[in-house]
This record gives sequence, C-alpha cells and structure tokens, in this order.
Amino acid sequence: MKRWVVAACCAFSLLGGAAFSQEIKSLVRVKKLTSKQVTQLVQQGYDVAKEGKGFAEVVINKDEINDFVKKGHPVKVLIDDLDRYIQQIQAGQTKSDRYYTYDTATAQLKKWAKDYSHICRVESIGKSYEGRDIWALKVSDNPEKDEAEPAALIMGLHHAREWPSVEVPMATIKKLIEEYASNGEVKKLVDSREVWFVPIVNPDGLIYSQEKSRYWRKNRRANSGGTYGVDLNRNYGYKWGNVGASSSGYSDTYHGTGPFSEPEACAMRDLALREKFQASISFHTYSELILYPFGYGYNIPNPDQKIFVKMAGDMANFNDYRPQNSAELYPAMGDSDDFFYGDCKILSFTFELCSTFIPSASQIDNFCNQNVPAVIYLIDKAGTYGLVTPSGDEELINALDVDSGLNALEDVVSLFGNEADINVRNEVLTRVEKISLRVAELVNEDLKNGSTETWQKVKELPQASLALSFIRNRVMFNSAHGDFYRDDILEEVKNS
Ligand code: 0X9
Ligand code: CA
Ligand code: ZN
Repeated sequence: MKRWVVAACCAFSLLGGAAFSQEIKSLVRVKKLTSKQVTQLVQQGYDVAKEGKGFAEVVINKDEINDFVKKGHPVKVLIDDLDRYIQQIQAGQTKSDRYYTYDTATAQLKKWAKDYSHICRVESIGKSYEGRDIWALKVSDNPEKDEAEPAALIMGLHHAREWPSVEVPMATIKKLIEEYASNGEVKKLVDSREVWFVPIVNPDGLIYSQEKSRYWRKNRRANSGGTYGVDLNRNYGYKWGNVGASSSGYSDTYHGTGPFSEPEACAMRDLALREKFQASISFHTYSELILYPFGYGYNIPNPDQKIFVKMAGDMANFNDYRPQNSAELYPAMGDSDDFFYGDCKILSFTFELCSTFIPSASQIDNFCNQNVPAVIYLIDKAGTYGLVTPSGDEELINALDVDSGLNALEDVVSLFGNEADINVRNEVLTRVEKISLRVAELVNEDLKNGSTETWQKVKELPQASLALSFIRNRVMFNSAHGDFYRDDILEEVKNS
C-alpha cells in the first residue's frame, strides 16, 4: 500500500508536471481500541498524535481509514484534509498573531542578542541536514562566560508540524530579557542561572511544513530507497531501537540508520555534553501532557522518580496539563528525554502543548501565558532539585550564593524529609550535606566579619533542622579551630 503511494505521486508529477504533489492525509479518531491495540499502532509505525481511553488520534490516508472501518473500529474524521486545514490557519494569521517561521525566528534571536547583549548571546550549535544553522540563545548574566551556575535547556520543534513548540521558548526568552531590568525576581533568576534556548531543533522540517507539506513531522534527510526524513525524537542514542520507532524510511517514526545518525540530534547531544544542564523541557504538540522518563519501555526504574513526579506535578499546577511517565503514553525508543536523563542525568521533561497540532494563531498568547510560568519554575528548580541529582556537581554547589543555597536546601529537605528508601536517603543526604557546608562557609565568612546577616537567614530556613545542624556543627568546628566569633553570636549558634 505504501509503495502505491510513491507510484501514485510519481505518476502525478509525470502527468501534471506539478512542482509538488502529495496524498491527502486526515486526522482521525479511531475508536473501540484496547490500550494494547493503541500501543500496537505505535509499534506498527502509525503516526499517533494522541491517545485516550479506548481511542487514538492518528494521521492517516483514506485507504487506511477504510482499513480501520473494515476491522470494526469506528473512525471519526477530526480534520479531513490536514494540509488544507493548516493552510487555512496560515492564511488566517494577522500581523500580530502569527507563528514564527525559521526566518522570522532567526531574525528575532539575532535582534535580541544585539539589543540585550549584556544578558544574552546567540550561537549556531550546528547545521541541519540541508545546511541551515540551528540557533541557540543563551540567557544569563555575563553571557560570554561559562560560569558555575545551574543550567537549563529549553527546546522546541523536534517535529516539523508542531509550530506552537517554537512559540513557548520564544515567549520565555522575551519575558526573561524584557523584564530583566524591571522585575527583581526575573533578574535574580537570569543572574543565577544559565538558560539555553533552542526554539527550532528541526529547521528544514519547519520550512517544509510551512511551505510544502503541512503535516510533515520528520527532518528532511533523503533516505535510501527514495523516502524522506528521520524522526528526530527517535534518533537519540540512549536505548535507540525499534520499540515505538520504525526501521522503515516510509514511516513517520523512522529512527534513522543508527543512533545519532542525524545532525540535528547530534547538535543537541553536543550542546548537552558541553553545557551540562540540570533540567530541560522539550516542547511538542499535542495532548496537554507533561511527560518524564523513562520512555523506552514500561516500568523502567528511575532513581529520581520522586523529583520528576514532584516537578511535573508542580508544573501541571501552572498549565493544568496531565503529568505522567512517557512510556505510559506509549513506549518509544530514542527520544530526547531518555538520552538527556539516561546519559546526561538531566531532569528532562517533554510538554505536549495544546489540544491540536496547530491551533489558530489567535491562540498563541493563550498557550504561551499558560506555559511560560512552568518554564520559569523549571529554570528555578534546575538550581534546587538539579543539585541533588548527579548532574549537579560540586563545582556548582561550591559557587552557590546564600539565597540559592537556602532555596536548594528548602526544596530538597521538604521533598525528602520523610524519605523511606534508605539508598535514596543516603544519596540525598550526601548532597544536602554538601550544600549545607557551602552555606556554612558563607555564614562563617560573615560571622568572622562580625555580621550575623547570613546566619539570620539560615535560622529562618523552614523544616531544615538537618541542614541547620550541619551548619551549626561546621561553625562550632571552625570556632574550635581558630576562627574567632563574638561570644554572643557563638552562644546563639550553639543554642539554635
Ligand atoms: O512520539 C513522540 O515523539 C512525542 N509525541 S508527539 O505526538 N509530539 O510525536 C512523545 C514522546 C514521548 N516519549 C516516549 N513516549 N518515549
Ligand atoms: Ca552567568
Ligand atoms: Zn512531537
């Protein structure tokens, strides 16, 4: 059947000499499916956009619709001709309500880098298959310097047709840099973090989807056998394989010829290995979900499960999305989150924005306002939860200022205060001790100078008796080993 598609297209272009030809695809809801059958669809390489109890929403052609109906699965056509539908959305854009294109996003990133050069810079992190720059914008104080600050990575558009996934990263950049001068919270965040944005991971795909075939998903690699495109969210190298991914170049979930066969996935890998992020979000559409690893198989143990559940739940409070483990949606090998977490220990999340691939452009502000606060949350928590996972190394901890150190202790102690698992407890404890010692060092400096300001902050730390005792002991130790404090201060520390 798929061979027929190619034959038909060739015939069409021979006859009509059309510059471009393609089959019509619909977005349909296939009903009366067991959850096992839904997983099987993914397994068979179907382009499943959303799944729910007893149904899946799939991108298919007319023949495939008939096949489902013949097999007894009622089909409801949601969008009859996806290409035409998306063209209408494009045509309905106004001057102010408009999706970014590769060109407008590139121009905007460069303009921001020029206008706000004290807090951001733009860099090409590699070239796409067709040779376009993959742009990254770094937002931080001293953006030219690689400082010992917790780092976060925000990505959009692994998948070509998922245009909203560019908008949320761009809206977050806009907020951070435009509010830096006027909003103390934003300034503090930008000054104490390094945030990297890659709004368009798949430039070739975006252009193809906006100018040619609007429901295109993959990159634009010319595969052997005359097919095009690799699914970049199946091409990452942690447990790369063919569960929920296809080895056929025809498929929309084609995983490529090997792990990291695609330049776009390599660019992301290399950036992650270089910058050592603590947390990340990769934006997709659609389904209003917040996903976390592992996604390559069911019930894969995740040592940081508790942190993932907590963070996903907190982010869901901002956007009312549903937090869940990726594999519960469907197991799929080679996605970005599994690599970022599995190999890089990054707290990696995937957001499935919106309730359709491409909502009308009048919705852009809505879904951005709904999601930017969750991104801000993640950037903040890269410096708290991110420090108790292996991605938060000692160099980061030893560079914390007192507020950041206390924030980290507060989050971590309140999450793990009643931890039952002894192994997890021990690991977290080691990290809590390190952060506490860093704070103690700052308290100590301050006390030696006769100031109790830092110490007062420490005392106000809620639920942190553990951290407090680490800090108290360190101050007492220092005092016994030659550091001099005022007697009244020492008394106070002793009795705290
Ligand atoms: O299938 C994908 O790549 C993502 N969904 S989308 O509709 N945007 O294509 C979800 C990936 C989640 N990861 C796993 N299930 N492993
Ligand atoms: Ca910085
Ligand atoms: Zn996607």
